[in-house]
Amino acid sequence: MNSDRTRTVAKISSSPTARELLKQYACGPVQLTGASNALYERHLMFDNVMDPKAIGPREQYEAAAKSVRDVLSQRWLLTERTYERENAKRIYYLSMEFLIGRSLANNIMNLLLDPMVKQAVDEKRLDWLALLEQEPDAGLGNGGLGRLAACFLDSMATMQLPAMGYGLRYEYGIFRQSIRDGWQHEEADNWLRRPDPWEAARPQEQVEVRLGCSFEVRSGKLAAVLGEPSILLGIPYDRPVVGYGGRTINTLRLWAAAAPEAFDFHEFSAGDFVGALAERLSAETLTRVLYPDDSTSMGQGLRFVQEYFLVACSLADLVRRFRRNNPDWRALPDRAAIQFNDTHPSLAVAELMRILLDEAHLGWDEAWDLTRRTLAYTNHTLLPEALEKWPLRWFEVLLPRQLEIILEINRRLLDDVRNRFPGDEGRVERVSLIDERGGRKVRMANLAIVGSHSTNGVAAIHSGLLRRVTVKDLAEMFPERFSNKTNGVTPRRWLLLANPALAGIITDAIGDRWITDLAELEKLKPLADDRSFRDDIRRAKQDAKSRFAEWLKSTSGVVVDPASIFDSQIKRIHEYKRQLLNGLRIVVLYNRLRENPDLEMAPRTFVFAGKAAPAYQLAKIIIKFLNNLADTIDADPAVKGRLKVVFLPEYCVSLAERLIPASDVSNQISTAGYEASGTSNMKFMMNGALTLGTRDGATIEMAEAAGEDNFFLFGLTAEQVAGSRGWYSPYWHYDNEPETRAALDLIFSNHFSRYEPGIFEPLRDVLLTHGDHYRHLADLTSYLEADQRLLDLYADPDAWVRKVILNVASSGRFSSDRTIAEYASQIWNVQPCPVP
Ligand code: 26V
Repeated sequence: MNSDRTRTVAKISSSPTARELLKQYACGPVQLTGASNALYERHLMFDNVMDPKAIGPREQYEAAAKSVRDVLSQRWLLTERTYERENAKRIYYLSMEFLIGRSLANNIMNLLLDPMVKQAVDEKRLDWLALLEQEPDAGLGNGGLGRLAACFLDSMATMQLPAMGYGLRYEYGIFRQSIRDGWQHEEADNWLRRPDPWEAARPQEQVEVRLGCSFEVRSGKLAAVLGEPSILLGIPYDRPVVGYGGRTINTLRLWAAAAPEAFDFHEFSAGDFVGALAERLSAETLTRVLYPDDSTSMGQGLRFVQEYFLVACSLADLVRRFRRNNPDWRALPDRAAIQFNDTHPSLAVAELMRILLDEAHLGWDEAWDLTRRTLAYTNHTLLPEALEKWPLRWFEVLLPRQLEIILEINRRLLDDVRNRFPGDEGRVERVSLIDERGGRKVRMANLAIVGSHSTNGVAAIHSGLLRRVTVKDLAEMFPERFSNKTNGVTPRRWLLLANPALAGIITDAIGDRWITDLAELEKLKPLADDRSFRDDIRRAKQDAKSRFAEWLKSTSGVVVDPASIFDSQIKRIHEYKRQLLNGLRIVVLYNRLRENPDLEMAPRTFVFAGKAAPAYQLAKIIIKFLNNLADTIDADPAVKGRLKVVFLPEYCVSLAERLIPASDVSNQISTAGYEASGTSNMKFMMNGALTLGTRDGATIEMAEAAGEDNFFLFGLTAEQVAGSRGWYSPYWHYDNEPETRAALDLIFSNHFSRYEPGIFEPLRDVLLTHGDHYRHLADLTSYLEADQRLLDLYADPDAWVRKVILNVASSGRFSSDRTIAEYASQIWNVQPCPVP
């Protein structure tokens, strides 16, 4: 064994290939020829000092990931050096969430290393799929907002824009969901349990964060110690963001909290060794866990400190970088564009003012001008319960200087309002940064709008409502600040990586320019008339469905029929997203089949996936209902083989990548006016699913792009929903629509809860007694009609696939490259900075 080992080691270290490989990569565009697995062998052998016989897929994954990192590392450094040398204006994307998913396959794809990796995998006879499965999803986000941030990073790197993401390095990402007896259970997502090959710690670039109080752990809870200012350390951990083609490699910098190195010697010498260490523990608590609630700002103190920590670390870091090359503070807006992903980082308004006033010693007017010209804000939700308001008291205790600044901003703002609108005290109250009702609170959206030069919504309808309803008074004061930037998704991850079969067919038909210019997909339109192209598209979908069915069976034992229609709704569970409406549709279809067993109806598989916020009781009951629906239908011989419902646990980026390519139908059925944009809607469209949807968010623009004939729109419009607030009664539908009534009666007869009678009574409250706020019953009938139109189309396979092609061909506008191009030219005023 000894001599064997010696020989292998000698072979690897004398091999020139690894060095050559790195050299080649450092000098230019990615043109790797001649496969080499020297890097891989070296990592496998040396990193874990393991007996080759004991090496399993996890070690193989780590070795593969580190090899890819070796290959990209020089280019990563060169990217940063180029930006520094060019003193390029940079985009700083501040976000509490980045829902990255897995990186290995994505990075290999973007580095164009696929052929080389394939060769290595063949040579070594690796089980590549098993190896990829070893990488945990980086789930540092709740849903759409976090995934959008990840798509934007991909686009910015691909478009060679000098951008950096700033976020928090949560030790625990979004909780892992399991389903037991139909109920959701949460488990901690310890995603960093094993070393993460994608992160590089940069302790030498740590920053200090000053707080107005200290913290201690009292009976397991974090408590503020008033009047004792303290210092936290922010330690950056960098992750590479590989642009497609591998030319630009940007950085996502995530901050971890730590206690300063120096012990409290006073306590230490007094013998409180344990106390001093406990203090360190409390510092690290700060970035331990992501808040799993994406729609209620529950006023958690720890969350407030997390937000300030992100802001303080990121601004200190970017100001330090700015100062290296710019002696004049007045150049800041020409060198930095800071984008807020929602209000979560909007304390940056006060923090940047503090830096410019107290550290740069500028006067108020100049500091204010620079702050506003540097900052920009994106709003992602109109739900009142999600709009952040932080108690003034917390500012007093933790951030007294920032509070002073906010109050001064407010004083000047309200003076301006009183000048422009004399006597309009109602307006003064609404515009104020301080909500005076109840305990005084700071309105973070108002702060973000007033303290920046740009406020945008994420789809046309959403931006309109934001302007006309939610912050009407501010929009009247500063109309030039408001705009719309409809969301998009990266076609690299969501088409090229997730759906290689469809991507291949597209490339064969129109070439590969679509990968970086998705508008090219338009060229597919004439091919809707091409029989052999239609056959190819049909086959790709069928293959994706079969692959999904096999995966599902092998991982969970659940059997679905790939010949049935795959009809999916995957997203966070929320009343406004109306998974319950989808459930009602299925109950109606089930009733139709029970009543009329000879009814002709194509077999269907309804797939749900999504997490409920752990404290959102009703969302958890909805999950239970969907699971019981699935079990009851499975157990009913009357519908066997015709209807199937599946609730997939643990929805995450990787699950979306499997399911979306396999879906025929995409459900986007939020109550109109409530879904800001949606982004899974776009992923489904690109992957050849047809949409059953309401006129909400970006779905409206998707239907416009594809033509309403190629879409299945239904339900009340946002205006109709708003207009019905005074008079709507769900009982009308119950009394006058037999199918609606029969569906509800069946649910409340405990048909789906035979052994747990009464558990779905809360659904009666939501749908009937409490007035059906989200208008489920108002939209059920038109949902069923749209569903029928869809089934009629499915009966004509040729007509169906034509519409599929027209949808794919019209999805080009929904690339995040288009969105980023709009931000870059209309908000950030930044240009690409190519790396030589
Ligand atoms: C709020 C809160 C409240 C405090 C606790 C943690 C937390 C985390 C997130 C949020 C706001 C979530 C807003 C959001 O996710 N909006 C979604 O943004 C997507 C991207 O723009 C958009 O497509 C979705 O329609 C929108 O719901």
